[in-house]
Amino acid sequence: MPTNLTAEAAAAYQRYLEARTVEDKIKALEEFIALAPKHKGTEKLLKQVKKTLTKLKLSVEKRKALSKRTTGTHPAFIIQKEGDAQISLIGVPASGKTTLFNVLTGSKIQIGKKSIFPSVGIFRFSGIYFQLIDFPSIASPNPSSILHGKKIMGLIRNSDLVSIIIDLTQDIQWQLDTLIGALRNSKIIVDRPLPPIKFEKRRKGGLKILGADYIGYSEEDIADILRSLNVSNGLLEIYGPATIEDLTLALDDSTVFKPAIIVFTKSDLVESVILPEDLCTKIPCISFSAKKPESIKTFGNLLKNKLGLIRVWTRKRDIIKERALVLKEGATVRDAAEKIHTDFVKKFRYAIIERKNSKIPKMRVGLNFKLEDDDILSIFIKE
Ligand SMILES: Nc1nc2c(ncn2[C@@H]2O[C@H](COP(=O)(O)OP(=O)(O)OP(=O)(O)O)[C@@H](O)[C@H]2O)c(=O)[nH]1
Ligand SMILES: [Mg+2]
Repeated sequence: MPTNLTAEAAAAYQRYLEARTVEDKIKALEEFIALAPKHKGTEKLLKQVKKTLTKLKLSVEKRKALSKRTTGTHPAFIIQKEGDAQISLIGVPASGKTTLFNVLTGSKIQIGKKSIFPSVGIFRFSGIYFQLIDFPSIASPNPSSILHGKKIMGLIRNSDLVSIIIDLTQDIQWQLDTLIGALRNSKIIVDRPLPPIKFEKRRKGGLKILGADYIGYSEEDIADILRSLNVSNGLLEIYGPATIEDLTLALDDSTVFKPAIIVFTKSDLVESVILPEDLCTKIPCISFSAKKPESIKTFGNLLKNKLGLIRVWTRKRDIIKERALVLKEGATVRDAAEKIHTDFVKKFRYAIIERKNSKIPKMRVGLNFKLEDDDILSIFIKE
């Protein structure tokens, strides 16, 4: 950010950086353009800001066009992604979804009353903004027999993680079969990892198969299986132990593998909680109670770990921002800089990392430096 801006213009720009909806971003940038002094020193910046503004306006137009195409869809089913990750809450009737949603987001949706439409809210957890969707209940593994079933499954498919809510006071196996079954019948897989299989479709050239040993079949057998699935050209790469089921799932473009967690709720109503060990090694589980405040932390930490998120705190002089920059594990200073502002990479000079409990608590680093959770980052750019 150039220093030759008025305080009002700088504040408008800051509002843009912190805005969470496209509409707020547009408003802040329009204010910035109106407030910024127009001279040679700001010419380049204004040009770039106008470009960003046009892009944002185009994205709104696109969204409007999309919602026109989905006319007839109840507005509650048109959900714009916001925050750092979007989480679907699903469960059978009266399992405690809305109660959990209220506790985590501070919403006041009526509980004990059947939810008919999804509700959306933000769960703020130590610097991370999780967008939660509280869905109507799923009482059958057959999505077409669920009210709004297709729309619900479409939204779950688009979210970043599914949180399966299991009521400890109802039949646990029935709930698991119903929910995991409904997801599977909608081609959303939550109970097995993403297969170590890559397939590159080709128009001609026959089939090339690498890593057949991992499945324990010969290349010819696998080619036969592929041909029986109407696949006769392409490059198949198997890079880890896998089964034939993994192969058929991986070859189906409409199947998605979705990260999931299982939340066993109403733990205050049962004497002891024994979580199913087998299942919980496949999908991480926690026990939860709306009456126990410590449940909130357990839930937040599980989301953060399952999604592999790290929080990086940005420092500007003495001020550390309250909302973290949320990145995937393995992210570098470059990823952080890109997320703050596209210009930051181009104008990058160096960064300072402050890392508690490290041998070197303060380091001067470059763009390729790997960040860790809880790092404090200051980026210095060329003016
Ligand atoms: N004791 C206790 N009761 C809970 C807990 N969570 C939910 N309940 C109760 O369970 C009942 C159902 O809760 P809701 O949150 O409305 O359940 P839901 O899953 O949203 O229900 P539908 O929208 O109909 O599918 C209510 O009476 C809640 O008070 C909990 O952790 N402990
Ligand atoms: Mg509800």
